[in-house]
Amino acid sequence: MASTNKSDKSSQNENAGAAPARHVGVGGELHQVAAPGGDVLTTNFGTPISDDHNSLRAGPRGALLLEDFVLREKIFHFDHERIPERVVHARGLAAHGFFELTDSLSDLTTALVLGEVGEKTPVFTRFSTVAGNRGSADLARDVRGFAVKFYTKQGNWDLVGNNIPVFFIQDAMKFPDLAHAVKEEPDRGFPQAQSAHDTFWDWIAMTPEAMHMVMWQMSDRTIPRSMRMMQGFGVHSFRLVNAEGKSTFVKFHWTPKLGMQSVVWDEAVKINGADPDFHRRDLYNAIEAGDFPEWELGVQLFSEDDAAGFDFDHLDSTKLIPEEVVPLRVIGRLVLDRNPANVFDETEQVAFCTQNLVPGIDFSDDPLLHGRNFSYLDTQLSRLGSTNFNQIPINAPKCPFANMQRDGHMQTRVHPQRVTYTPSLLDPSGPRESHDKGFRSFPTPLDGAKQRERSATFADHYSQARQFFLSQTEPEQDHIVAALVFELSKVETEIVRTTMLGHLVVVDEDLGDRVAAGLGHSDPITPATPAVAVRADIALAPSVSMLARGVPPLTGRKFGALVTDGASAALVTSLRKAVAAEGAMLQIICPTIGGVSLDDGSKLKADHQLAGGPSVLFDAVAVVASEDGTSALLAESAAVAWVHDAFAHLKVIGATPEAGPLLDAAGVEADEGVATMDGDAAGFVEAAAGGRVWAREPDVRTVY
Ligand code: HDE
Repeated sequence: MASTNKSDKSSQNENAGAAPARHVGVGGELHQVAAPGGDVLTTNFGTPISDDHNSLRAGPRGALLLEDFVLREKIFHFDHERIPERVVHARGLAAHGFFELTDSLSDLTTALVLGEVGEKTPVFTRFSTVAGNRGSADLARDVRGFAVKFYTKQGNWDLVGNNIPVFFIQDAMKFPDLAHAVKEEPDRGFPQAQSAHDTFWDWIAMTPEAMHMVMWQMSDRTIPRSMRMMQGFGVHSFRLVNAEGKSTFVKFHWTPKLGMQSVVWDEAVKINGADPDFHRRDLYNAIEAGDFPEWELGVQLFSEDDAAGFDFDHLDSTKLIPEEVVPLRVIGRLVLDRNPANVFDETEQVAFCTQNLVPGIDFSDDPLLHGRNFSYLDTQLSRLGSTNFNQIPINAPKCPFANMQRDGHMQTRVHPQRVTYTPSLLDPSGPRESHDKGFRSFPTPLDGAKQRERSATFADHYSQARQFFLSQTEPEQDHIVAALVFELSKVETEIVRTTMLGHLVVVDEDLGDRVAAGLGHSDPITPATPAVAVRADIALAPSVSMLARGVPPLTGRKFGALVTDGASAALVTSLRKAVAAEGAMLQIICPTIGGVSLDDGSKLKADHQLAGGPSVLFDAVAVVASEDGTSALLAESAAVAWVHDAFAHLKVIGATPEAGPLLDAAGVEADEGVATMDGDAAGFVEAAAGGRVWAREPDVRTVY
């Protein structure tokens, strides 16, 4: 009897399953290592398979036979498909691209990647959230990882940064405690991907050095609109070392071309339900559409003498150097132009190691960085299972490499040499060290007693926290207060809340009082006792505010239009044109996915059905509705919520005059962000270019 579900090669389209032609980019084909093979399905050892759908059995209704090596191999491999997720930064998304140097630092460093103007170095960049597991939602309030692997001519350089320029702690010794505190609570296994719970704030309340980072974490930086719209920072000071052996300190900053943009908290919460893959979809789609995201690489360069004049210690990762003190020098651009061909092979298996440096770039003495240099190499062993993880294509350098390291689990290379050591007379032509070309550590003079002690220069935990808070614009300060109120309201243990209030009043009295009001806490607050005096008069640093940098462009943003039957075709056309002129995208939401018939009889296709395309997915929204269409929408709570949410999320709303009753039902009040579209959408898109309507905020929620 013929087997069922049996696929027969001869009956299939020859091209079925073939990958479409892909943009290869600067990185070239090196990572496109598809399985070699012909057109016949085989086992892993090349035995052709005759039937991949029916196990070997004793008669058509009989038991399966252990002899079936095809079945056993297939299930065996499947059983072991998962590897341990990253202990932190488990949820990630990534892309290939290139770094192009535009301004040479060859006078300061021997690193060719920073010396050769016009050189395009292939890169792989992975973004991530920190606390959540691999399957958590993209818009958790969390720091974002921003890790860049440069495949340079002198070896791989991994700049493993975050979207925030400072960190929670000063010493690597505290990192496991931080991670344990923020991850889901071990006795219950929740909450997932959130800092709004007792153990996190318990630990923070006992760790004053975290206060500066907490200010950043509670700001809208941790709910970015897109990975394409956030900054990245190397955080630590590094050294550049030139041919004469002279060292210059450097901090690395990535600045997005699309400007810095975030969502608001209620929007983040709802996006996580509507599209938990919001950020990965956004990056993937932008790259597929040819809208390649781009960042400038800026450096802050300073000498040992400059550092001695700072009123903080630059080796302390809880501190930043304000751009007002050491301005950024833009030296290059990062462009991401190719999605991974396979997420497991590349995004999951990529192993960033802070120890991966190239000659001419060196570590500073930041104790956090030194701890990281151990951790990243070490963790790859439990994650990837072998010391040979460097042989996985995404991790392998693209320049020649050679050494005497051999063997180990999953060795994939064949090394024909007899001599696997140096020095050797037997093989004088083997690879040897090079004094000139090789990596040489900067000879930092070291002196001091062996001890476990923190430098007194690391003791000021509050001044830069205060600087950050006071340098924010009013809506940004309001959001920090709201985030603290939200997070601390989730904390069940009162002493944790009150201890936190004690820290906040030290950062800024008004901040502490406002959060106390939001928590309904009316008792006097006992201020924390700083180890050193807080610098109440610290100079502001407007560069740390996102909004103070001006309104970012509409380029790369998404408009949503809720369109009904009988709506104006001319208006839809005008909307399309105006949105496209801004380099933005328009998506159509209709009561059904079948689309609508417009007033000229034409059909308009829908991108989303109403329930599947809530307004939280868009940056600005329009209601293009006829009178009858509006009546129908009024009976749909999803339509009322669509408009209500857009208004509450401070979005610019455009609407046809006929849509008025829907706006009324949604509680929309006229303001500068509500535009009537009477035959033409230009005014609405112009209003949207002004960004969110911050002035509306006090009308839609309590601002403490
Ligand atoms: Fe990490 N961190 N980290 N971290 N980190 C990891 O390495 C660690 C720190 C950052 O997309 C782990 O491969 C210690 C600062 C990013 O694959 C682990 C300390 C900054 C990523 C680890 C820090 C970061 C990681 C987990 C304190 C910003 C994701 C998996 C000394 C400058 C990289 C892995 C990717 C990942 C340890 C602090 C950024 C366990 C011990 C500061 C972007 O090795």
